[in-house]
Amino acid sequence: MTDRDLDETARAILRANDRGGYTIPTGGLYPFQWNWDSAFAAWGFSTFDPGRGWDELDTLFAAQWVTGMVPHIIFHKEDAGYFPGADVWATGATPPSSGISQPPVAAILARRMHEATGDTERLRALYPKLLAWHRWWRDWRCPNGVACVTHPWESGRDNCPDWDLGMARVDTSDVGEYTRRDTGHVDASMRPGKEDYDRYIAIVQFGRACGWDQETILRDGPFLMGDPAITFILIRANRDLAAIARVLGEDDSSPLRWADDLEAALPWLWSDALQAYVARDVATGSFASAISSGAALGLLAGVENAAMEARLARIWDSVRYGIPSNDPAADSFDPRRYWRGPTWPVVNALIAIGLQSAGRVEEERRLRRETAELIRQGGFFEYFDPLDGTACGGDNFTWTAAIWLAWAN
Ligand code: 9YW
Repeated sequence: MTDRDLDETARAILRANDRGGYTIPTGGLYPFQWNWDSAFAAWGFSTFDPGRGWDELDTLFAAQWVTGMVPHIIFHKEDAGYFPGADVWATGATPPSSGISQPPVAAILARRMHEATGDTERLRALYPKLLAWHRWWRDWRCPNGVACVTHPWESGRDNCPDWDLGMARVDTSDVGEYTRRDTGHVDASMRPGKEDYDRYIAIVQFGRACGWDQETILRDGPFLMGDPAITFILIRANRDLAAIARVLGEDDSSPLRWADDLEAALPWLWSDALQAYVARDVATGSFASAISSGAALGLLAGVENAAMEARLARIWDSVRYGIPSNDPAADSFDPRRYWRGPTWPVVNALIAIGLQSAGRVEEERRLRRETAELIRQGGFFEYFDPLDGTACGGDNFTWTAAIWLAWAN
């Protein structure tokens, strides 16, 4: 297949996963609208159908809560093929949605879409919603200044070792019986384990029991960890939102201040032992034990740190393809198990935006080449083994097709 054939296939995947104004990540495994997947889908669509790209963001933000939160899953239509569905979350939201959020990449990608398509009116309609979402992050997810997550799913990097410490403290004694659906769609050895799933469900049950009251979740919830990836993403997203504000003739001071506050709080995530920004448990102050791809998003936020970059370079050089989600030298490294080692084209695309902004032309080119190689060899899979390039997880994956069109190709 030539790259032009792959372009065609990528466009066909986006079209096939389109459910009418929103795109599912992949048929079977993920049959609803996911938050950051949709932002990437919008970016992909914008390369050949800009109107459809903006529509994707519109349907996502149509599910925004009055609090400003934009949910991580929107259950537009019922589908028994996924667990936990809307009945388990029981948020009472319309349209039905989960009760947590996901990495706020929408402003970063909306800015790029606008730069490419010049569709200022679509951007203008979105702007107050983006601002309200970023304000929600500031108000409800930055108790220590940096961005925290109340559930590993909120990080978008579900079973990453970043969360092991916080997850170990989640009590699963009252979880009860349930049937997973994910392992019926893809190989169980590539998915999070049962102990992880019990904890994921226990955290959801806590949120449901308190009616998704954010004060209770922050104060008494079973899980709260500082996330370097979302902190870096949010710094960049706030700066991009400020740039959007200027394009629209709006006041840019709030997002600029939020970005500066996040940056000022970054030392809280610095691990002297690992010489990197890493995840940290709010309750105990303990740091994660390995460097994840979260640290590689530093340049996205304009954070340059020579010691951390030396560590990251060593990690990158120890694999063949892309940035691994976990350090191959760590005991927790598992090259095919979801976020415990594999490389994710979508994260590589975000890291590349950081490399571009920092003028690291050669590294950006290398990351693009390695990511494109994975897709050429393996197809549009969800993620890949960074050592031998084996394609893993779901096939015909929306965000892999999207980043092929918008970046890797
Ligand atoms: C789950 C849809 C989502 C992504 C997440 C990824 C996974 C859902 O799939 O989470 O049930 O585990 O971790 O980042 O948005 O692609």
